Amino acid sequence: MRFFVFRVSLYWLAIIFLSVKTYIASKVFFDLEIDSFTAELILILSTFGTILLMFSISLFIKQIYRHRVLLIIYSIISVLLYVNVLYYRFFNDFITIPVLFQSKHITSLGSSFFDLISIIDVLLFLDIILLKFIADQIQFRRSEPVYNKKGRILILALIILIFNTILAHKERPELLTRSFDRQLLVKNIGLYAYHVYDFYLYTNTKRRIVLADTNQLTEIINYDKANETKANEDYFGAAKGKNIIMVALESTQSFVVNQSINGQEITPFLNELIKQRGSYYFSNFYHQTGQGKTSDAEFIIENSLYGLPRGAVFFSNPENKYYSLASTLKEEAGYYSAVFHANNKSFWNRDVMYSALGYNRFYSEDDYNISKENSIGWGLKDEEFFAQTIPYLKELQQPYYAKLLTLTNHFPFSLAKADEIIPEWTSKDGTVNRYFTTVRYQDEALKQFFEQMKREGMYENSIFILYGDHYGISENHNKAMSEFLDKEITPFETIQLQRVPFIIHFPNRSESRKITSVVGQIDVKPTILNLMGIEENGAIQFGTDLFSEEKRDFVVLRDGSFVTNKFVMTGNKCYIRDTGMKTNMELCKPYVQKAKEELNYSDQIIYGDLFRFLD
Ligand code: GP9
Ligand code: MN
Repeated sequence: MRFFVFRVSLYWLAIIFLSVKTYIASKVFFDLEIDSFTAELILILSTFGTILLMFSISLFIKQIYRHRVLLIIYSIISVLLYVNVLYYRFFNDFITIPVLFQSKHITSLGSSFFDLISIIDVLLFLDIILLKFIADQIQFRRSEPVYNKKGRILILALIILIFNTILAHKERPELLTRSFDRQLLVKNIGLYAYHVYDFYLYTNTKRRIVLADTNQLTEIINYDKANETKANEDYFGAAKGKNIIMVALESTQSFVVNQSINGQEITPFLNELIKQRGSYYFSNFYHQTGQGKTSDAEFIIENSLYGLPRGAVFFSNPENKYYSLASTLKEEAGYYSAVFHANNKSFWNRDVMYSALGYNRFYSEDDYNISKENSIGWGLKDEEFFAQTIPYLKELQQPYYAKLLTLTNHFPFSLAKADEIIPEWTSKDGTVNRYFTTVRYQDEALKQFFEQMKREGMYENSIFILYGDHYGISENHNKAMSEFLDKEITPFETIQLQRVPFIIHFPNRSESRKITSVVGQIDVKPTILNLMGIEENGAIQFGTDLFSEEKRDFVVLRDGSFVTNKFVMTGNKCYIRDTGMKTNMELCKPYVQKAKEELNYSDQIIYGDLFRFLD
């Protein structure tokens, strides 16, 4: 039975529905910074144009299957849109194919899943039901005139897309060459065309390994040589033979250090540790991670190479040849190496990647006693994690390099009431409110860990390296952050918020220093090797020893933004570092090329697996 006679065909209805839905979703769920009429027009045209083109497939299908195919395409695209919405809520970024292949990673998001979905998401699927209902009503209609106009529709779609590309290119030159800027891509070519482009990039990456050749290395080796620095004699070998205890502080940013909330310190233990004898605190240390988050931080620190502009190198290139920190320590100084992390061992492809990086042992979820009582959020509570790690540490063959990855201070920052040391903050933003409480908890767990290490007599013979892996509070929370910091979060401030704590603590040194030079995760590997008294013979790396007197103040973030002692460059704007004031772009220009070059060389090494050509 038919209720209505539709004058408009299902084909056009589907296109209009999906275009409107995608457009609204892009505005509501993604932060695309659409700030001009042209930008608005580009988003509308790109969305409509790609949808028109995608649906034209159904025009070439036999009549009896048309509606079914149309509905299938419609549903697939709707799911793709929704997956992006969820992913964006979590990572403030769009999905790429390498990330999509991380099915285990996506399923492990389980505990965050319910915090990510929202009741209004239902609206993103109502249209499918409506469309299906309409399709059922008109399924007997004989022929719809639109199908006789295939050619014209295709041409229309192409004209719209070409016009869109011209406009987009005017708005944003270099758009398709700067693939690391996903937000700009989606803003200018639309979400769906972005995914096609991403697919192209992915296949290209696979191809690159095959095509790479040893000649590419020569240029990189020369670049690397020119950047070598001399080790500082006062520190070279300063921790020779010591056990290395590295602790990754999940999602911990520097803005919590030496800060209080309602008169209560957020990180009293870190604040205290920083002042202690033997502590070196780097107050302008930046994380340089991309989509690979925790794993990128690990990768950068292990190799002094950058992570990739898209996806996680842990996933895309675990088969490459690397000269990692773990393997260098093993070969040059007989160190045993182990990672401790109470999560699923395949998360971030760790089980595979750790062997590639030369670790002897990975203590994962299977090695810990995990119960409902001792877990929260993503898994084992930090206090329990440290307590259960100590006996394993005790058994390790010495000297060892042990890396401990914490977990409790991870989005959505959940904590049992009984574990709260300071109450949640009181802004309108629950994520930010909870963050302070979980950071405070992590700090306490760390304190207990140090105390236990001392009690067990394992403290004196060790050197401690603590680092924040990446941001915990994304730009989605600028409002609450600006309330907390009592200043506007400009793009300049956003870069400054990418600072994470970095502390090296020597139990046996007498000085304590706060080092303010501009440095980053890329510098950790060369620093540790020098502290261990290991000469790096010709290893290609992009960081330099933090203690070297020749150390340059320069740090490149994964999106191409950079910081020097005088300037900060981000979003193609140059700022004066001291004041945060915008200044003439010319002043930043000399570093732009260098930043690009570094990222590009590092990418070449990884994409081409170039280290396989080294002896
Ligand atoms: C998961 C933990 C968190 O094992 O490392 O990963 P993240 O989401 O922070 O990259
Ligand atoms: Mn992390």
